[in-house]
Amino acid sequence: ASAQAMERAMPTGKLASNFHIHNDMPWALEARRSALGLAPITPQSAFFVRNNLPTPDESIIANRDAWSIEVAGVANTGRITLAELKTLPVRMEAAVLQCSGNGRAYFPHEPSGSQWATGAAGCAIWTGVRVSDVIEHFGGAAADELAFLTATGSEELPDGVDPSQVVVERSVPKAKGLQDCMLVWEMNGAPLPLVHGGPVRMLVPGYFGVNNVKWVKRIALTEEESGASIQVSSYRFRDIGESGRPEHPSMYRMPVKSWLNGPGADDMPVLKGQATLYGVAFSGERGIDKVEVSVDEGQNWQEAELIGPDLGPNAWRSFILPMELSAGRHRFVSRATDISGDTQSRDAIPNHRGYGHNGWYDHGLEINVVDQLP
Ligand code: MSS
Repeated sequence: ASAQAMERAMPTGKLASNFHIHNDMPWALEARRSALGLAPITPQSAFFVRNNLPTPDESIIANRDAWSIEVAGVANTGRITLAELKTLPVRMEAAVLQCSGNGRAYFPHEPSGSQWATGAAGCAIWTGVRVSDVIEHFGGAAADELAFLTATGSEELPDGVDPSQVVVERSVPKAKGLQDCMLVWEMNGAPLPLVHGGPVRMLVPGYFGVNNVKWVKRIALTEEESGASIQVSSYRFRDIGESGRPEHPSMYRMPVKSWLNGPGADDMPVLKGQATLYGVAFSGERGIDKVEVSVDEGQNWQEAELIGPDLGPNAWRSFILPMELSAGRHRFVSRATDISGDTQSRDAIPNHRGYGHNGWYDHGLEINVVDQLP
């Protein structure tokens, strides 16, 4: 797929050199460690892309304000356009988006799917309105039993395919939906790019990527979770060899995680002497308390310094650790602790689809330190 993708245009605003191209139809673009660096906010040019189906046609962003969303499960069901959404209280939220499969490449049982290492993640500032304000606008919930917030994407279904198999529709518990979920139309202060779900996408702060439905055409308070396979059987945390069932936990809150992005990532040699290690750390809905770094595979740990702005509990935090580097190959690992005291374990919990890897060992950064730069 990769050579073909290089020939095809990258999605608008993407810098090809920032990515590993896992797939082009539909897109699976992983940001390189060197592209993420220690920036608190990931620019559009380096923000990963994961689509289950081909991106909808560009015509859907021709007149963004006219984009209309159906609202159901409320007292007065109806439709709301983006222009009307903009008249509700506008909020901004910094949040990490991370694919459930980020880190899949490190699982020894070789789960199928895109072999994401670290870069199926990015942190952006999203502008939009709270779902709770939209629900209020339509007179509130239609009934107390409605237990989920369900969002539907608008990809066109291939002919003759059972819609339940391919429709991108996800449900999250209503409490989460009304607490901080948003319908967003800007990313980092610019109109939401088509490939990231423009004109309007769902933001579920602190939850794995799949819940953040792009190209939203419908939101609803529902009694049951969506019957789409992406909800019922996929994106479930299950033992190796088991098929996904509703009793397996859905990929919701992202646990504490960190990794180093440099220096020396992506095979760039580093000059010996004084250097600064850097990376990012986050924990869904919580924020980071501390990050430690080890130069000896976790026997001893040194506390890194958290730097830059704290953009809230759903954003990631940059960290640095100055150190003296001798020539040769080195491997460094990082381990984050969130404000509730959860710490990354050494290893991931094995699971069929290779989801949710946050083990510190596998995410280590190997670098090549040289006497002289070429
Ligand atoms: N949405 C829609 N509509 N479609 C699709 O495909 N995907 C998911 C989300 N949403 C989809 C949606 C996923 S899965 C992810 S990660 C995300 O999205 C991504 O995002 P971006 O913007 O980065 O591309 Mo995994 O868990």
